[in-house]
Amino acid sequence: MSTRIKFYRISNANGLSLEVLNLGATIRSLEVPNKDGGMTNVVIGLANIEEYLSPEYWSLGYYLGSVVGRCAGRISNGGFNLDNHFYPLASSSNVHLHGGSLGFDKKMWSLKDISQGVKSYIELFYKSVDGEEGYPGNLEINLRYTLLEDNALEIRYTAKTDKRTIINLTNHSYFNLDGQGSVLNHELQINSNHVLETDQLNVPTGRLFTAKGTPYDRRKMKAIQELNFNGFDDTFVLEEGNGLKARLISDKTGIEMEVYTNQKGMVVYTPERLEKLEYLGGAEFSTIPAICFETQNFPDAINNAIFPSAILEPNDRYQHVTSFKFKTIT
Ligand code: G6D
Repeated sequence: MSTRIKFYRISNANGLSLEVLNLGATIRSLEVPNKDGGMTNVVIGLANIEEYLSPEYWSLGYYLGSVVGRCAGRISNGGFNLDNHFYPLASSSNVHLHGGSLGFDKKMWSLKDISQGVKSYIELFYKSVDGEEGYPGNLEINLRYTLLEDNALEIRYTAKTDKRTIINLTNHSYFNLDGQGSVLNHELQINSNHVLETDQLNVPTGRLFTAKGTPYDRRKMKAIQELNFNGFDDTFVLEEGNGLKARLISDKTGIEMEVYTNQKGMVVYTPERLEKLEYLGGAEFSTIPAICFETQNFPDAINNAIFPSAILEPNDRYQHVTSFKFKTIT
């Protein structure tokens, strides 16, 4: 397995192009046609790929564009019980975050296949061995990034284990459809009626609350910036089925992004700010620089019996498909 950081590029016939690193199966750039006939990189990436390996960057806890796992989100109680065994996990204040100290975002994934054609794709593989970051079971993950001809980026994860374990994968891309500045003027719609209630450590309490009439009520398209907008770092409960889950539009670039997923939850995260790092293309960002759509199962599901299960059985397959579909509004 490579210890050197590498990048892979694919594009489709309509101009969508994607760059992925072996480290963390990270999306470094996603170029989308804009209304002026040019291209806009709609995700935040670093100018120097070696920076993704630096302790300084890791200490920021950004996960820019990376796959997060074995379990994305927070796990309470410093670990979890499974088959009458307690599995302690790396935690701060008894809360485990995003797969631990050396989660999937910090692992070198192997390139399995890359194809540039009608359906361009990059296929990566990672084996998380039994006991890695405290999780049981040898877990093998296949991940395929595909650029579809209708200008969608499809992310398809499949995983299998040789022992009962828990799994909850997501991609942590920071979207900004202007490629710079802030997303406060972006229009946002989220098709969700309920949000997970969390405690002061942002750990789910097991209860939901109704979004209607609150700042979380985003069923109608409106600007992210509104009077009582105080940022998001919350799990929206998604309707079953293949319908639209979220929509984001920038009037400035004319780029519209639709989000589809087979997952039951989506953590929507809007960082207050990002450190002034060297970002791709010399991009500079300001307050509320991006919005993340971390599609996934409910965080801390293993500690909440009423949540959809995060347990993967040896004879099962973990199947997670999320698509980001782009249109240009001229
Ligand atoms: C913070 O609480 C947030 C997480 O949701 C996010 O993924 C991380 O920053 C990057 O911990």
